[in-house]
Amino acid sequence: MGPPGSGKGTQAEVVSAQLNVPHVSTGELFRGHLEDVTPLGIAAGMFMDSGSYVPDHITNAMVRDRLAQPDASAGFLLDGYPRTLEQVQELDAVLADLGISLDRVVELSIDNDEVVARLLKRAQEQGRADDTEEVIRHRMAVYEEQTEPLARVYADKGLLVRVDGMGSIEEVRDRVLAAL
Ligand code: B4P
Repeated sequence: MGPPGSGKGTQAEVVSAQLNVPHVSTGELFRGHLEDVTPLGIAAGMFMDSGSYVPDHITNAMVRDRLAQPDASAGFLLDGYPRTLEQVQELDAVLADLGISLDRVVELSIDNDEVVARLLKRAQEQGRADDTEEVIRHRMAVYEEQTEPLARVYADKGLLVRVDGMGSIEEVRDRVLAAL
């Protein structure tokens, strides 16, 4: 978990390679569907471009499907999911059906100015439609309202580890690996 620009995708890629488990990013899955112009991609794209969350029923079905694939049977790293309380409940149900449970929930913390600076830099480099300053501010507000409360839920379950997301990619990577 972590606000937009906190380094979720960046760290998940490195850490999943190190642990030899698939990196399951809902943002990446949506962008793949968008690129392939599938009905799911078309539905998700409207929400993503404005910085809002894709509706839970669309997201949940996609994750359920992904976690049932054979490469996820020995473990996986979820990136950017769950992001709402309804997604937490759905994930619990999926895990119960598969007879597995989460080992850890890592929350990356970072200050707002650093988020905006990182994402504006990515906008220049990659031209992502949701990396304009206005949309970034909206994504941060959506995160605070809908996703930050989830940290409490996972802290109560004894699964949450908070990691400082400031600093270089390597510094944050070492902290995440130590936390895991
Ligand atoms: P995501 O793809 O998850 O995008 P994100 O929150 O911006 O984080 P991302 O992982 O890409 O970036 P990172 O912080 O690693 O979601 C995009 C959209 O998809 C959402 O807004 C939503 O619409 C939809 N969506 C996804 N999941 C959903 C769900 N569960 N429910 C509903 N909707 C969902 O990195 C950002 C930048 O910082 C990069 O350029 C990176 O190079 C840089 N960076 C990272 N670490 C750094 C460091 N230590 N120092 C300097 N730069 C760093």
